[in-house]
Amino acid sequence: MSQQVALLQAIRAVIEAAPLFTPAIPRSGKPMSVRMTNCGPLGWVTDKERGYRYQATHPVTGKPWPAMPLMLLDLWEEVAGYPHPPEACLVNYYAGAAKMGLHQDRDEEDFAAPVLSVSLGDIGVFRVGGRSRRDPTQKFDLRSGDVFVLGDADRLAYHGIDRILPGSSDLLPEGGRFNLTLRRVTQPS
Ligand code: MD6
Ligand code: FE
Repeated sequence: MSQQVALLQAIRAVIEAAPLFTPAIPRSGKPMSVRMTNCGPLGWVTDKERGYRYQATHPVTGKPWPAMPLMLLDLWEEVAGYPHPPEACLVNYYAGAAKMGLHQDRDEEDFAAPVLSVSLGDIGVFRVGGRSRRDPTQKFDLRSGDVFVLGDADRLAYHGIDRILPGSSDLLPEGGRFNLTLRRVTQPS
């Protein structure tokens, strides 16, 4: 629990430097229900005109993303089983009714690196299937403090968040859920 509080503090500092923004779906421009920001040398962003991509600066402030908290670099080293550091930590915030449709994470160059996720706050009902959108899916709860890895054969598995369960954690006074995903973006040379 104290580690969750410490990580939450670090994420609050990230958000102060790089405010949460509302991402938009490519082409349609429809807003996503989560709000997001990033830390680390690169960040994942999306908008109507330019679509899904990684870039070194915040789309609203134009400033470089804040540094990745040491706790997250340590966690990656402990869990990822990949010999290079992560380059992006995407921070998603789910307020009451936010969700995330079934998707693959495939904007990275190196699928040999896993994507590592950490959840803070209310429970997220996570759904995960196979590499085809039509594969059967299973769902389970991601609780505050859970660390979840999509790697190896599951690296390109479809996954999403059906909903969050409001009031299921006391960690965030404002309620809702943060999900952090750590990614290696570029191919190490
Ligand atoms: C979420 N997670 O938990 C959404 N992506 O809010 C993801 O999209 C995700 O949990 C890649 C790897 C692990 C994940
Ligand atoms: Fe994902």
